[in-house]
Amino acid sequence: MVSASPRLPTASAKPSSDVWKCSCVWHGVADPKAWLRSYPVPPVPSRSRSRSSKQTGGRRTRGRWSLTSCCSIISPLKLQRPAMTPPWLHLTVLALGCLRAGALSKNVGDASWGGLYPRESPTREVRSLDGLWDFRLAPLLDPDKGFREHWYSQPLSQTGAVISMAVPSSYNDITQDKALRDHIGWAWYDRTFYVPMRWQEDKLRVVLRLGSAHYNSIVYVNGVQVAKHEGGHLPIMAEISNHLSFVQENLVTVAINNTLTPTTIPQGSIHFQNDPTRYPPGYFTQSYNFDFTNYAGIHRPVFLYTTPRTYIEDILLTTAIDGTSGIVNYTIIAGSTRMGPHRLGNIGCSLKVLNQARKYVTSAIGCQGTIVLPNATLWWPYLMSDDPGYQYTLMVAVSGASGDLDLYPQKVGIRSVGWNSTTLTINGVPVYLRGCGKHEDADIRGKGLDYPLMVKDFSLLKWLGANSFRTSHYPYAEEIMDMADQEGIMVVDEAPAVGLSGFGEELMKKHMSVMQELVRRDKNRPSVIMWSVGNEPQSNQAAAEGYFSNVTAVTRASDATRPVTCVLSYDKKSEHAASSLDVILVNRYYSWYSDTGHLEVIQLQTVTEFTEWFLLHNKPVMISEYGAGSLSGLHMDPAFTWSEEYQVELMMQNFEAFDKLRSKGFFVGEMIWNFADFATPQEIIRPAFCVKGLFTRTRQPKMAGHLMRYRYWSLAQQLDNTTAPQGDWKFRLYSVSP
Ligand code: BDP
Repeated sequence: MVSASPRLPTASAKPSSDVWKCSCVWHGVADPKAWLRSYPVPPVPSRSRSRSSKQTGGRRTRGRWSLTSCCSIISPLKLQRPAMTPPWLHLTVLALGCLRAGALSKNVGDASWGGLYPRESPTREVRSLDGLWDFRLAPLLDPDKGFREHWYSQPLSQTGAVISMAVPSSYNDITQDKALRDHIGWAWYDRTFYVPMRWQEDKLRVVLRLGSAHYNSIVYVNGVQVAKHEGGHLPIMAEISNHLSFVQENLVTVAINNTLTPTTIPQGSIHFQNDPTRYPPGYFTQSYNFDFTNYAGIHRPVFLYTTPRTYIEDILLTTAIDGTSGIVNYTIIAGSTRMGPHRLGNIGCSLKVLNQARKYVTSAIGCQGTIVLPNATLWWPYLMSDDPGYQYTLMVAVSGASGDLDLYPQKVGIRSVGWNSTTLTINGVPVYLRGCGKHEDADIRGKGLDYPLMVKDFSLLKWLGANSFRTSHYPYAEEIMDMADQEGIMVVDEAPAVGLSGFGEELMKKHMSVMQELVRRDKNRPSVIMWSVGNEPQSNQAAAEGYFSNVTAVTRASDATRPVTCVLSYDKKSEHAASSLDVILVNRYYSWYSDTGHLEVIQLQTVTEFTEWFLLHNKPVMISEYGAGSLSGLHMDPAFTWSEEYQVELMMQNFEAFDKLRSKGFFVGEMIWNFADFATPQEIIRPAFCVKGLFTRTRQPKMAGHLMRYRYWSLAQQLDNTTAPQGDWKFRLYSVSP
């Protein structure tokens, strides 16, 4: 049962920025459990212990810690609807209000940092909250009803009708209900859960983490707001130890708003229709400048996890190669429930390096340092090595003077990424990216993470002989990124900034903070070889120049070890973003969106165009999208638009062009659009789906998939000195040119 009088936000509640400044006392030493004794517990510097005590000047108490007023993280949400406000206006106010609240969220549990991915360790427990949640939409024309009526303060089932909703999943395609599919505004989820009393007895820190929720989210535990987050594709984390009941059922409620505005990333707009002769009262629609469905919901797994009160907050790794040695530079950021994240002070750190067979390799002591691994096994991309995706595990340990010990298994792939004006390298070897643009998209679950689909997609990428993909047009689930690390698939990691225009200050600040959030999430991933700050911005607008110069600078400041790009589409002579990029990625649809039906112009236009990009900017160039729509099963010969024949002939013409470009020495990759057919909004130029896939939406290959397979394996044979899949008769029939 949930408390009848839930603790509601109060005006006197301290903003959590104070969390980092609060007074804390470090006191007492608890006995580490016997099974931890064998672990090399790092020493805690006594000097810093006394300094901390002096600095904080805190009250000494019995036990591990004493707490003086530091952990309230509540900020009231002021979203009261003005009396007489028309519902349409209110919706905008509401959306904007929440976005403002979202901006403030850096002070509310630092929601811009989703935390390390929840992983079990000897000191951490992870529990899934996935499954069936209760769900209700806010009324379209009374969007703030849930806030006004405090739907978060008791189970949703007690304030009205609910349906069951799968988590993770988009909510749109789960039922037969058109209103649910097309909803704009707030949607409410909740579920109950117990936590073991043992967690309280052991004084564990409990964290709630959502892999993502689209777009704008407010999270409550037992009626108390614990996190707000703006942005649909990055994690949301809240420490909830102080909001839990350890004897009764707990309630978690998530309110999600999918409204996009000119200052959200991505952008969108609401159109209000005021002509009473054509539309009913309050009528509005939403539009956006991208062709994939704006699926909404809790899209990724929800976890509860525990840490000790002194814990590993973050781990920063960079790797390099020196002869046959692998170099790992590391920084461990520790946190405590009393002091928040901090690097130094009363914290001891150590690392144990395990190889992929989980055998001990070496260890190190200190919160910052360099580990040298002689004869290291490097991380290589798929088909560039017999053992692609090799990763060591760093068992990171942090201990506090109180006896707390936290362990976190952090993988590391040792590899270097290099680039100059013509070439991209991995471990000093030039690479040619052969891949696909993708989407997180499937029937029924929309953008919800689905393990079978994920494994199928990697299996298909490898079947194709692809070595890379782009996370078009937003950051993908961490589970997908883990698999890319493990399989050796290189990733161009893209921000959710698709089709941007306007380029004002507010948008730019948000964009910068999204880049910081993305880099912080994915910084340690060997698969990530490039950051993309966006796709097809309207970079012909003059303001794009300063805007992209700033956004790319912030990205580089967050991570100088990878090149930064943006996927461009405007004419090279009238666009203003390319000068800020390290590698130039361009989307071109010759003989599809231009010269439709005229496949014969592709080679000339493609070779000319990409050569000019290089000559203009003297940077490596690649094609990040090209392709044609095909309706699976529609055959027309001679080739005709929308037929499978047209799609494959368009690809063949492009391949010829790419080979000419490759011979010029600056062309670093090709990625077709798209890996698989995906859902689009209702419109008249696409038949419910963008059908440019090599595979259907259910992942069956079209002719294009088979053709691409021969292309990519042929390239792998030429460039990576690999052999086509053994025993596959299709490859024996196909003669691959050397
Ligand atoms: C490109 C976009 C991509 C679209 C594609 C298309 O980057 O998201 O799906 O066009 O129209 O411009 O198929």
